[in-house]
Amino acid sequence: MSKLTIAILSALLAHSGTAVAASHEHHDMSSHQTRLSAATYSSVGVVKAINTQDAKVQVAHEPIAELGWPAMNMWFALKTPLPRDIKVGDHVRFEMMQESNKQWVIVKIGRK
Ligand SMILES: [Cu+2]
Repeated sequence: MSKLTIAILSALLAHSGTAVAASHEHHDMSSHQTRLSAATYSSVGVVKAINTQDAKVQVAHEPIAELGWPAMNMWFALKTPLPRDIKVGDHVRFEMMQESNKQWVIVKIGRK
């Protein structure tokens, strides 16, 4: 296996590992769902791409220890309007959360 393959696999595992942890609480989904969707995580990164039409942004985020995620490029749906002064290449600080459909969304973002 190449180093790149390993890097991609570990990135995928880091994300699916989070999903496993969440579904581990299947015994009482209704109460856990609310708590899970309320959790927000802060991170910093660099804006790699902006899709205004679909309200999405790609961020190269730093490792997120709380989630066991390595640094990676990742697309997020924007749940808050992207400030007009933010462009590709900018360093940003943001808050994200996981929606009940497992999609990660940005709920707050600003220049770092
Ligand atoms: Cu990520």
